[in-house]
Amino acid sequence: MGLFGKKKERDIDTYLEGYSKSNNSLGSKLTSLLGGFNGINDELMENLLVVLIEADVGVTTSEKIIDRLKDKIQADFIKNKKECIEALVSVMKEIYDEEHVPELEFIIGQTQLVMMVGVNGSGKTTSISKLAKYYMDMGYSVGLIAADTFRAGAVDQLVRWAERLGIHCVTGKENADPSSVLVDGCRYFKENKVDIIIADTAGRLQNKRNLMNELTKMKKVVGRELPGAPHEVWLTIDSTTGQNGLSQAAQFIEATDITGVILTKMDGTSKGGIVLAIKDQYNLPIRFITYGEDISSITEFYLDGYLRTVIEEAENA
Ligand SMILES: Nc1nc2c(ncn2[C@@H]2O[C@H](COP(=O)(O)OP(=O)(O)OP(=O)(O)O)[C@@H](O)[C@H]2O)c(=O)[nH]1
Ligand SMILES: [Mg+2]
Repeated sequence: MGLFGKKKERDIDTYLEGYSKSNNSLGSKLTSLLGGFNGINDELMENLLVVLIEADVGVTTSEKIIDRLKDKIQADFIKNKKECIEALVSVMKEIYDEEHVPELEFIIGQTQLVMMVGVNGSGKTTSISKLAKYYMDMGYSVGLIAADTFRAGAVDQLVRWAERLGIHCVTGKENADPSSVLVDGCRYFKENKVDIIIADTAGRLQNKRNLMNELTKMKKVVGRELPGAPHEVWLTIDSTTGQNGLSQAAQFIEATDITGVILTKMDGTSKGGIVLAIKDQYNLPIRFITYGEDISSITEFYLDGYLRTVIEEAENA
């Protein structure tokens, strides 16, 4: 095994399979809008704006997209539907700006910590088990820390997943200080030379000051145990809660340095446009999307794959 885990082939079919399980209505709405295409005019631009807003792209980001699209149409003398779709895709790419998103890479032989945060029920624990399997399949050793000591049952839920996956889960007593459980976990997995530790945290929405203090403390203690920890702090956002979920998640974004987003429950929404809103409004990359309760319902996010599913139908409309 090399320094990095076996990088999953960025096989477009795998991505498309994942995305097609997310109920993509941005694609189908664009399809029906462009199906009746009769020239580029203000009406088309207005309808396009509505489609974007309905798909959860968010008002600010949608307006930005349409403004840039209009400029592009004028500058490039765009007249037909195909060119218009291409221009829309290129504007969406500009907005997401994937080139400046750092590549996600864990190193084999180093102990790295991922902290999972997010509001109640947004899919932290489920996503952790999916991620554990995902990285184990890539050749990494994985360990879990149940630092959600607040909710009865939270620890058990994670322990059960760990048992199923045949990996270790470090736990603390109910109502134990989450930071002390994190410290125990970091020590244990460092000693046991585990590559990736994923820590579950409590999702309760406290006031921002408490949340900030708790997250700050967690980051401080893990930084003392492992150099550079936490290496990633991922925020789960329930895509079915749309812009509302995004504003709740914003509390976490303000409280700590989030490095990426796991967009969950994409199978239950037709509003995948939230991807663009999150990146544009908070400059956070989407790292994974999840689309089901099954442990393998997770795909690394890949902008081209996402845009391809959005656009493919529309092009053939
Ligand atoms: N359909 C679907 N359901 C999901 C997905 N991810 C999580 N869920 C479900 O959403 C519910 C909440 O998921 P959890 O992983 O327990 O969420 P959590 O953030 O850990 O919640 P708390 O521990 O209460 O803060 C569970 O019933 C999961 O099965 C998904 O991608 N698709
Ligand atoms: Mg949980």
